[in-house]
Parts: sequence; C-alpha cells; structure tokens
Amino acid sequence: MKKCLELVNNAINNFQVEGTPRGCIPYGNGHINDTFYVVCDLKDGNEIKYIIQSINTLVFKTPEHVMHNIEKVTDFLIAKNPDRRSVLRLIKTYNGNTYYKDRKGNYWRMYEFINNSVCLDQPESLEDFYQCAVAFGRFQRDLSTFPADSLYETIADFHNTPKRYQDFLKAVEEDKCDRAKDVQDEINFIKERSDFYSILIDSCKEGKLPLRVSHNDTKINNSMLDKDTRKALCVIDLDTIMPGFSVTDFGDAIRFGANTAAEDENDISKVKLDMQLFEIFAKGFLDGCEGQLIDSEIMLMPEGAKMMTIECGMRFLADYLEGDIYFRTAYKEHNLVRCRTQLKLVSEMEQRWQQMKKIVKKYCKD
Ligand code: ADP
Ligand code: GN1
Ligand code: MG
Repeated sequence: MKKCLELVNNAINNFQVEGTPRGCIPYGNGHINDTFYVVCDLKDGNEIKYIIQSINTLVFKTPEHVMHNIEKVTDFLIAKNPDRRSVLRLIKTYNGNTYYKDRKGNYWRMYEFINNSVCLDQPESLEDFYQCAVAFGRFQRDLSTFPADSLYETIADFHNTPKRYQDFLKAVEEDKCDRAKDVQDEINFIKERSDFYSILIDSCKEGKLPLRVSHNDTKINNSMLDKDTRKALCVIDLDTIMPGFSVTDFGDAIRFGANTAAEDENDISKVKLDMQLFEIFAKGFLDGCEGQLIDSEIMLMPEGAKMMTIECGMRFLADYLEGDIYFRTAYKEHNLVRCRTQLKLVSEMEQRWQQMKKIVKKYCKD
C-alpha cells in the first residue's frame, strides 16, 4: 500500500540526514516495500540524496529482525570494503536506531543513495548482465566467513520449495476467489513437476550443496552498476539475507534476467531463455565467487534456475488464487500473467537442460 507523503516526510525528520529535506518521490520497481527518493539541500548550494523505505510488515512480520540482519551484514561488508558505493549504508535515527516506527506502526529505514549508478530491470548488454553476476557472486564470496547463526530467518521457509508447493496446494484447495476453474492448465503444470521440488534440500542433506549465507532475492534490479564504467558496484535489497543456497541466488537472477521478456509480459511467445545470458551470468557469478563453490554445487546451478522459476510461478499463482494479497499488482490478472511467464520459462529450461548442464560443467575443477 502506497504511503501518503505526509507520513514519509514525518519519517524523514527522524533520521540524521545532512541538509534540509526538499521533497521525496516514489521510486523503483520493487514488488514489496514502499520506496522513496529524497533530496536534501545543503547550505553550500549542493544537494544530497537518500532512499527511504517503509518495510512491508505483511511480508516481514518482524521488521526488527530484518534490520538486525541488515545492520550486521552491512557492518561486516563495510569493514571489508570501505568504498562508499560498494555496500548499502544505513542512516541512523536521532535515537541511534536503524529504523523508525511511526504512530501508525509503519517501520521506516533510510539509506544513502548510491550515486552515479544504474539499476536495471533488464540487462542492456551481455556485459551488463556479466557485471550483475559479478556483484552477486562477490556478495556470496564476501559473506563466506560471515557467522550465519547471527542471522534471523526473516521469512520462514522462504525458498523451501516443497513447503511453497504445500502452500500452493492449499490455495488451490481453498480457492478463496473462485478463480481456480480458469487456471487448471497452470495448476496441472505445477502438479506434474512435484517430484522435482525437494531436489535441492535432498542434495543439501547428501552433502552436495552446502548451506551458505545467501541473498535470496537476486533480481538484477537488486544490484547496482556504475553509471560511467558499467562495472559492478554493489547488491541492494538485503531483507531476505538468510542461510540458503548459492544456486538459488544464481537461479533467481537467471529467472528474472535471462528471460527475453519482462516478468509480466502478456505475450507468452516472447518469453524465452536466452542461452547467451545464461552462460555469461554463470561465468560472472563464478568469477565473483572466486572459487568458493564446490563442483557438486556448480553442477546444481541449472536446478537452482529451474527451482526459482517454478517456485516463483507457484507463488504468483497462489497469490492470484488468494486474491493478490502479497505481491504488488497493477491490474486484476497481473499475478496470473506473471505466473504464465514463469511456467513458459520452465518449459524453455527443460528444452535446454543438457545445454545448461554442459555450460556449468566447464567450471568444475574435476
Ligand atoms: P523492494 O524490496 O520493494 O524490491 P528495494 O530495496 O529493491 O525494494 O528498492 C526498490 C528500488 O529502489 C531498487 O530496485 C532501486 O532501483 C532503488 N534503490 C533502493 N535502494 C537504493 C539506494 N541505496 N540507492 C539507489 N537506489 C536504490
Ligand atoms: C519480490 O522485493 P522484490 O520486488 O525484489 C519477492 C521475491 C520474488 C520477486 C518476484 C520478499 O522481490 O521473492 O522473487 O518479487 N520478494 C519477497 O519478482 O517476497
Ligand atoms: Mg528489490
């Protein structure tokens, strides 16, 4: 739900910003939080920019835990790399907190604006996508020594696909909005693949897929490139950092960025898996990881891509069946349209499975 500007302005006044706030406007294309761009005037005539966000508390039930994780992780990353634009930087409130809770119960947080950067919804070139991959790979590398047990699970079972599947079946069963009758093909598509959903969790139990600290929401618009050099700057949207799998970070980026069409493209024939983008992202991600991943993990990268795509498909469809309560939507069928692009992409991946496996095999040490 979009917040009124009066609430945003009131929230800004609680943070230790430099200069005088001039105004704020809604910003970005995220599906979850309400994001605003803030400009402040400095006495010397210059300006300074910030991002303020209200955390979606329907999605993140314990915002204090989200902010605890973000503070811990950003402090850790800043200690490794002091460059101002290489890590998200929180602005504290006048009380020294990382968030402000307003009288209506909204939780606000503020970041330095990452200047002279670009944040893409679709890669404009192979090199752009490579650089986004490097950003996510480095994030994985840099957090390899981070104490995972100091993190809260901000959304329980976030990428637990078997659990997501059970939730999806419940949404079908309950059919709260009487929409299931019109989406039988999509429901069947998801049911037909139920054997696949536990493969990553099983691989983890078998020791083939280590549990790591992962980002868990690696759409390319959650990474930033330098506007002039187009090189990787940093990773943003740190709400879902939790223990997880590297291959789901890889996979979610492929799901979103290696699709030749937008996530909500209406014309399904435009949705294809771009193999060049797949290949360049695999290279960039592994270059960024700098040897952290083990061979059995690298071999599961295609499974990560397919898992994130079908999981997202079932999440969009479940939300459609439940009346569009989770993802921000712009029109009635928006979640259904999104689900269809994901399922088409899954079919594309199934057709190109051997090719995907061959690409990642090249990066194995043995
Ligand atoms: P959501 O969880 O809703 O996706 P994000 O944290 O990803 O929210 O923010 C939404 C958008 O706002 C991003 O895609 C990006 O364009 C922009 N953004 C967020 N933080 C910053 C920042 N510190 N500097 C510049 N742009 C930012
Ligand atoms: C949401 O917050 P945003 O827009 O980056 C969602 C992801 C989905 C994605 C689909 C916390 O990401 O899990 O993959 O939409 N984030 C959350 O576009 O649920
Ligand atoms: Mg985002």
